[in-house]
Amino acid sequence: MNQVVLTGTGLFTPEQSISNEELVESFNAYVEKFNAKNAAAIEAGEIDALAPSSAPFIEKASGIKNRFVVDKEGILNPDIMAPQLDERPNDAPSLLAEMGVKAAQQALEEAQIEANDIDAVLVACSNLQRAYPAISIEIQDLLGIDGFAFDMNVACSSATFGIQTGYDMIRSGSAKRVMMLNTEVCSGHLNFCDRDSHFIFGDVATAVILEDAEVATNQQGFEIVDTRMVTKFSNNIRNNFGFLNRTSPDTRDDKDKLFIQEGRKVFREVSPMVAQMITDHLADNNLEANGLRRMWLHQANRNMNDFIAKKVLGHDPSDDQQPTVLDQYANTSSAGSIIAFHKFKSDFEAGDMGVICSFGAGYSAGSVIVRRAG
Ligand code: CO8
Repeated sequence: MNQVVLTGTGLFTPEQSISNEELVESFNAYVEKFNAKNAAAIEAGEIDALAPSSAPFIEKASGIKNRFVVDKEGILNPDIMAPQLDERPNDAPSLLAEMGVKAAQQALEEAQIEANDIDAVLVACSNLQRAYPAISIEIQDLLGIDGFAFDMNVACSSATFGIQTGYDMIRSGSAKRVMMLNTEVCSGHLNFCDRDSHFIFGDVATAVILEDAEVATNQQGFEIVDTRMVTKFSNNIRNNFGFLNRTSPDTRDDKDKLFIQEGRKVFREVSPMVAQMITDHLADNNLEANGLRRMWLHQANRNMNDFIAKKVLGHDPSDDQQPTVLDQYANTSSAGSIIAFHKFKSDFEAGDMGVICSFGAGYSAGSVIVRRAG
């Protein structure tokens, strides 16, 4: 089997951002308008009044302080409460492809290779903006890459499942170099009128380059030691948006056509599942948790990550052992663990080990053990 190294990462961050305070101000203006407009029905007990949101609650419950978005104005307008993005003509790059290309260029630079050195492009994410043609094939075309490309969706776990897919292709010899991208416009699938979830997500794109160690130029990359994936069906995180919606016009615009979740249940059920997966993955590779320098965890909830890291390490994690980007980026679905890895990997020395781990809807969870080369 060929040895696989991760030789570059890239991050595209949208220019616009929304603080908790800004988000809550617009949400509460929406709530006031809604309650005023429906005062009679609320008074008659026909519908429930909406409750206001709170910035201190959001930070305490999730660790989120801010999120980057592709359109701030539409989201913050209490009469719209959604990003407003003009549909682009078919001969212009799509939004996801444009974001992906920017992250890809940075990753190629770190890997010290050209786009046309890549054999395969994978877009692995939660929020694909169209059915077909694949966003990955569009990115392949924009970057001038030969070979092949395909999209895959395993919700928030897409990045680690994407790394495993690229790793398997390189090990078996079907590709020498794979580009794996996580392009997420989560704001497009987020119900900004829902108090329980309006604060959770942000927009971003990340990219990872995987190479056969024999052809890699960047000798300071990260060897992929081993990968693991776990899935277990659950309805606790769900989005029923899809092409069959038009066949049921009465329910086409219902709230379940956007992100919905039972957050508490997700927290309770997924956290132990992820901690167990990492613990078993390390044990099966004859590795001790105290040999890990860092865990780059999926960025959904700060308390959840502290729980997982404590279970794996046996003690409270320091910020150095379990860095967070949630405060600035919020939950960016598949991209979260890769943003953390991208921002907190440069201090690794040869031989240092860490785990990239993502988890989410499905349920799904993936773990990638890496060791700094060089
Ligand atoms: N402001 C003020 N109070 C609030 C708010 C708010 N915004 N929201 C809820 N409350 C209140 C509730 O009403 C409740 O009040 P009471 O106790 O009186 O009933 C109280 O606060 C506590 O509510 P919760 O129990 O809901 O709060 P939690 O402490 O559980 O925190 C979280 C909520 C932050 C959502 C938490 O449960 C969580 O993060 N869970 C984990 C979720 C998770 O990891 N999900 C992953 C999903 S992502 C994924 O897989 C990819 C999906 C695809 C991306 C889609 C893009 C859109």
